[in-house]
Amino acid sequence: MTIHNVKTNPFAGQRPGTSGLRKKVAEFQQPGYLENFVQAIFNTLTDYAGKTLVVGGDGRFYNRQAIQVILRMAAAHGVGKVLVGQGGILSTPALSCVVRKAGAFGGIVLSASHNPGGPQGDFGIKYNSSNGGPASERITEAIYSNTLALDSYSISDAGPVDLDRRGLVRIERMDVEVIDPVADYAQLMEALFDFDAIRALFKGGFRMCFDGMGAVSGPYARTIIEGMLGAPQGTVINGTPLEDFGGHHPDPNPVNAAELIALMNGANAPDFGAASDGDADRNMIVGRGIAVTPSDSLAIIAANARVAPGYRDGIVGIARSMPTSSAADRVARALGVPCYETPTGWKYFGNLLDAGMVTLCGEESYGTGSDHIREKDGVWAVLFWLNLIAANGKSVDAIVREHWARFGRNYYSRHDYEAVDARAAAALMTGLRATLPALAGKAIGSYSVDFADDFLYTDPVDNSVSAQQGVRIVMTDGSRIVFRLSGTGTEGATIRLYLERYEADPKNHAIPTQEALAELAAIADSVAGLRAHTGREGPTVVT
Ligand code: VG1
Ligand code: CO
Repeated sequence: MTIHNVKTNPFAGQRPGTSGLRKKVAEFQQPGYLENFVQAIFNTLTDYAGKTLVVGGDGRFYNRQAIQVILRMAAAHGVGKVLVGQGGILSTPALSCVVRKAGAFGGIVLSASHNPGGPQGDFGIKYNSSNGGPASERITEAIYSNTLALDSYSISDAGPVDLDRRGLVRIERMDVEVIDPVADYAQLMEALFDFDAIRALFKGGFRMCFDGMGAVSGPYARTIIEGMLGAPQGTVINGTPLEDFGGHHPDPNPVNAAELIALMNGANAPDFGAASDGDADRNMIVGRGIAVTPSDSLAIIAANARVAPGYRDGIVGIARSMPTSSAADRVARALGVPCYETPTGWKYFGNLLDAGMVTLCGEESYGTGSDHIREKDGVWAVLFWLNLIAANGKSVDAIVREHWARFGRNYYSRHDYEAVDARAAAALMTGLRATLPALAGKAIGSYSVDFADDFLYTDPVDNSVSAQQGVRIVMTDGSRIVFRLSGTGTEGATIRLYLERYEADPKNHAIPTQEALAELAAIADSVAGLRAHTGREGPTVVT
C-alpha cells in the first residue's frame, strides 16, 4: 500500500448548497471530481490526525464507489479510524447519532436526500462536524474556497474494503470498522420513547403503513417498528434501500408518496401512515383522510412533548426555519418558551441546539427533530406520533383538529416552480427585492402589508450573519408570502413560494387549503410576476 499525491485541476461549481454538494451522478463520475471535494474537506479541517471519522450514505447509485474513495483518502490523511455503516448504509440521522456517540471529529454523508437516484439521478456529499450536525456556513464556504485552489489530492492505492462484512480491517495505518448501521440509532430511540406503550398499541390491533420509498429508512423502520415494537410484518413497505430507490422520487409529500396517500384515503386505510425520504431525515405523517402539514406536526409535537419519556421535563425552546408556518410560535407562546426563526437548512439549528437554547426544531419541508442529534430525523418524528397516539388513544385527525381548535389554524402551502431557467429565476428575485421598500403599508386586495424584507439572520450564539435568506411579505394579520430559490436542485433553478394564512375561528378550519390561500397566491403572482418570469401557468409541485 502506498500513498500517492495525484495532480488535479479545480472543478467549478463545487459550492455546497442548503445541504451539501449535490450534482448529477455523471458529474460526480468525472475523474477527480469527488476526490477534489474530499481533499477540500481535509484542507479545511485541522486536528483530525489519529481521530475517528464516520462515513455512510443512503445507498443510492455511486454510494459504494464514493465510500471506497473516501476511505483511501482518509487513510492518506492520517485519520485514525473510520466507522462505516454495513453495506455503506447510514441514514443521515443515524450518522449524526454515531458521530456523537463515538466522539468522532466528524462525518461524511453520501446522499442527495430527496432528489431521485440511479445513474441518471443525483448524488451528494456533505460534511458534518463533531456535534453530529451539518457543518456551519463558515466551514462550507471554506471548503468551497479550497476546491478552487487545489492542485493535488492524496490517496492510498489500497484495495477495496468489503463493506458487507462487519468488523475491523486496516488501510495503511488507519482502522476501518464496518458497523451495524441501525443498532446505535435504535438504542437512542428506545431511550426517548415509551416503547412499552407503543408495543401495547400494536398488540391491540392498531394498524400502520410506513413507506420507505425504496430508500434508506427501510432498515431502521423494520428493525424498530416491526422488530422492537412488534408491528406486523408488512407494516413497512418499499423497505429495502435500492440504488435507484425502485424508481421512487423519495420525497415524502402527498405528491411523491401518492401510493401511501391513496391507501390512507381508501376504504381499508390503516390507522396511521408515514413516509420518509432518501436519507431518512424527513417524514410525512398521515391519518385516515388527512396528511399533516410539517409545520403543524412541529407545533403538535411541541404542544405534546411531555408524553414522550425523553421530553418529560418539557422543552426549553423551539426553532423553525423562516418559511415554516408560525403554528409553532403559538405553542411556544403558550408554553412560555422562545421560538427562534432561522434560515432554511438544518445547519442553522446547530448552534441553538449546542447552546441548549432549543429542544425542538422543524422545517416546512417535512423535517422535524430535536436535541437528541443534530440532524432532522424522520423515524424519530414517526415514533413521537406513535407515542402520542399510544398515550391519548386519539386518531391523527382528532389530534390535528383539536390542536387547531385550541391554537387556531395556520393554513399553509408551498408552491414549487422547478427547473426554471436560472437567469429568469434570478431576475424574478432581483425584481422582487427592488419592490420591497414600496410594499410596506400598502393595501392589496383584502390584505394590507405590514412589512416586506429580505430575511437576514444573525445567529444569537456566535453573531454570524446570513443575508438574503428569502423575501418575505408579511401582512398585518400575520399572513405571509415568502419567496426563495432552492439550494438543493441540480437542474436550472427552483423557485419556492410559501403561503401562510392564520384562522383563529374553528368555524373556518375546514376550507380546502388551496382555496384558503388562493388570494395570497394571486397577490404573490402580481407582486413577483411569477407567470411572466417563468412562462409557466402554475407551479410544478404543490404541497
Ligand atoms: C430543501 C428544503 C430545506 C431542507 C433541505 C435539505 O432545501 O427546503 O428545508 O433543509 O432541502 O433537506 P432547498 O434549498 O431546496 O429549499 V434534505 O432532506 O434534501 O437533506
Ligand atoms: Co433528506
